[in-house]
Amino acid sequence: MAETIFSKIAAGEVAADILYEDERAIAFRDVNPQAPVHLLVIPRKAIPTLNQVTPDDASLIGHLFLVAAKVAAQEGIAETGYRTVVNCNAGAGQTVYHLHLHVLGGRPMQWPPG
Ligand code: D5M
Repeated sequence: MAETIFSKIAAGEVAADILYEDERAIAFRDVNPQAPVHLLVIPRKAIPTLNQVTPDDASLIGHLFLVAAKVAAQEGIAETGYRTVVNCNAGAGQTVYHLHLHVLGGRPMQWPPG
């Protein structure tokens, strides 16, 4: 598995503005925010894209969503609303090949997304 900036954050080798962490996941602020609140939730396990997720990861993927809801509530965007996004591969805009869930909120969201 190639190292990425997110695997380095997970290993504690690169600093991040961490809001939550446990043995399976970490949530931190995106350095290039696209909304007033823009968080990323990553698994500690290095999975490059959604395409490499296996049935063995089902509980982990569910956990990422539970963490997303927790940090959204912490940030005060749970009731007004927020969006979760997983970009898969370059055509969808993925730039970091370590699975991550974007959590965006604090402004009205448009649909469809760009
Ligand atoms: O999203 C990758 C996201 O990762 C993008 O919004 C910037 C963010 N990013 C990149 N490096 C960092 C660090 N070091 N800390 C926090 N956030 C970071 P993608 O879905 O791959 O386009």
